[in-house]
Amino acid sequence: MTSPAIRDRTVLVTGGGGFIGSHLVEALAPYNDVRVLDNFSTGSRDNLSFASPSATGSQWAEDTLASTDGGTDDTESDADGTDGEGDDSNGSLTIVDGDISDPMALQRAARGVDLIFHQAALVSVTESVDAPRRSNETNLDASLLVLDQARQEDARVVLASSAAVYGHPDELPVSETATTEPTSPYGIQKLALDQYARRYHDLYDLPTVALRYFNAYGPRQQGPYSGVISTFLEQARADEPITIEGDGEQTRDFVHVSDVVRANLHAATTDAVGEAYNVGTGERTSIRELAELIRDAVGSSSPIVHREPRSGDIRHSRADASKASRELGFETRVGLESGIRSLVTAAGGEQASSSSSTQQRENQGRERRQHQQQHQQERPLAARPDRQSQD
Ligand code: UD2
Repeated sequence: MTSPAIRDRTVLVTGGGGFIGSHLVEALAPYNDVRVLDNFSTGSRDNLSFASPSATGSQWAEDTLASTDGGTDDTESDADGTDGEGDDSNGSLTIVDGDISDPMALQRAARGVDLIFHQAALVSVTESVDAPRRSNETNLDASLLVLDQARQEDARVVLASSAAVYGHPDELPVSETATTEPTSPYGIQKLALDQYARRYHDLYDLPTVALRYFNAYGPRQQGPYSGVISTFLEQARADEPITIEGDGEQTRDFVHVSDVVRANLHAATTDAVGEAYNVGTGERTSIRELAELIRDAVGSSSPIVHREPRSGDIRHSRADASKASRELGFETRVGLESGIRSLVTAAGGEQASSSSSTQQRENQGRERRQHQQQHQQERPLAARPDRQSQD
């Protein structure tokens, strides 16, 4: 099965500097006029470094917005001083440095687009527990601005929802019709957005698709809020203890970012709009198995250790992926073992070629460890049973 071709479109990717967003941009930018709207609070410009004209033949420009006062600076500059001509690709990439909650930045980034991939979010479940209103402002209030802007432009919206909408699933695999009982503000916000998307379709005839991502992983997933795979990889590479939270028998459905990108491309072309779809493999892997898989793939001598389980952690999660298969024609392609092997291989190459990115990873790892320690200190698990740190 091939991925749907998206060509010669004008596309906005909100959060295009982030983990999943930047992979989407990488797939689209050679053949489409792509705008990225990102405030780079958790994403990074490095994630878009593939888009230099020499790499893709694309033209790309930096559109600097003074996002603090909502004013604009009309200066556009070629990222590396060349115009990128002389290649068979015909795409372009414009980066708008701004916030989705800033209507001027959003208007400017969305002007004339016919397709929006809405990936921007505050993705930390833990932070949403600590500051529900703040995460609501981004994940819901600003997302409504994106939906309204899409109405102005008559643009299709494919948006990032989450398996967090289900909370503790009643049965596995979990299908889209399962009970939705989110256990965190993050999950509540994603559920509300997911429902808004469908109502915007019904009420205003806006073509929308909500994609409920399960546990996405892959290159560029880093920083203090990244997932268990990037944490374990980092620990294994450093021959540090691999820290399993709880007994390690909890399971997850890990989906490679290249499959997440393909799901987005299917959603961008389907006639089956006004719907929500699970994006997962339908397979589940225990955290213990994952730790061993990663340790073997890295060839590490890390011990595997256990610590307190996360408060409110979901025990098992596995997607029923049949609706996406049936209605979008989407199937995942990357199995967990090969996905992890490719991460290990890629990291080896990177280490050889870039000491600065190694330094960056180390800094991010340090930041993540500090964050984890801080949260462990801040919330003794037994003392705050009402709090869900992650779902
Ligand atoms: C993921 C998403 C979250 C939401 C949710 C939906 C990530 C980072 N988060 O949360 O945004 O969509 O799925 O259900 O993808 N663990 C360890 N040791 C570690 C880190 C994690 O044992 O060092 C465990 C953790 O306790 C949990 C499992 O690994 O049982 C997965 O944790 P996660 O943070 O990668 O993702 P999850 O499922 O909490």
